[in-house]
Amino acid sequence: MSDLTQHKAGNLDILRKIPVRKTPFKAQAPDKFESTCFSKQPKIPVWFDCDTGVDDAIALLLLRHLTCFDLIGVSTVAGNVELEKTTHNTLCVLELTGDDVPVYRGASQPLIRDQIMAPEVHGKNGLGDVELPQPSKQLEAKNAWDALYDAALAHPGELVLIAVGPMTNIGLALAKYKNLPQLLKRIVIMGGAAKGGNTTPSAEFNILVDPEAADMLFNCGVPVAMCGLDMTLKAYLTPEELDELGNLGSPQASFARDCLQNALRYSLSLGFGGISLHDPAAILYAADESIFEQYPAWVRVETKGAITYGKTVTDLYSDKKMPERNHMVVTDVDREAFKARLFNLMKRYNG
Ligand SMILES: [Ca+2]
Repeated sequence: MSDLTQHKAGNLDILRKIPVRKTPFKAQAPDKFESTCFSKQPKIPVWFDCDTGVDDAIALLLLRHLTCFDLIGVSTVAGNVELEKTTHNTLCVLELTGDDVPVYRGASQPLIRDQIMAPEVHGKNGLGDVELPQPSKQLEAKNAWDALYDAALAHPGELVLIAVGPMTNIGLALAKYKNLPQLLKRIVIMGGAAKGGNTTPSAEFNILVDPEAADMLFNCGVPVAMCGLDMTLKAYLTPEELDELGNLGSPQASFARDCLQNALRYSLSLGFGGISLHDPAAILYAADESIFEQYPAWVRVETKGAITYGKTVTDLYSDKKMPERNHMVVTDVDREAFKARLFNLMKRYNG
């Protein structure tokens, strides 16, 4: 007899073993994209924290058309490139989307460790060395962690925090405002991996940039959905599909194709079949989970390991299950459905 017990929301069954899939993950038909992402009432108040970054830029392009969200604020952090650049890029991309949302500058350094960046993926300027026009949009005076807390106070128990960069701003907010966890509804991150890593064999970039901040997030009591490499590496476009996206006809679509070219070359050089859209995958997950596979789990971050520093440690594949399993590890996505959603949202720039 198998000891596999399927987790069901609302009961205490604990998943003992994750089933092995032989064929690509397929979402259950029919696709509810139109009803979940465009007509949700009331809208979900959302805070977006990013280190723009080419895939952050695509995430911002998608956010503009996900009307299920009420985007309260956007905060920036050092990560893919320096804070000055991630902040400038965020303003530039929001000018391109036409989204009039306040932008707040965040942390320029990780909490404890030395800074690391990824210009080999994102280009020197962070946007694949594509130059956007100077934005007329201005930065807000308040800093990111204070602004995030104020937004949480204004939407107690409702605010969804989506973080697709290193989690330094959130670590600072948690340290300064002890009641912040009680005010947040949930956190969705792009970061981590139940298996493997991309910056070291055991760590994913966003977590490795600031492991101490990331561990504060997983340990603060708010349920976290971890959109890590397990899923995001499956949310990719082939070079042909990226060209197709760029040919949709809008300046936004052309920008999406152009800014991803450097990251695409890098990804192909590593032997991948295309370019993974890590941050856009987290955004689409936050909007509607129906095309994703996920399991409840316990997750913490290794902050002491000599060769495992920044590893997201989870009991997902372990025989030993921890008593508190209030996070979600997103393990897979229906790539065809993901692509359809991406194209659907990007076509909305055609007017
Ligand atoms: Ca990012």
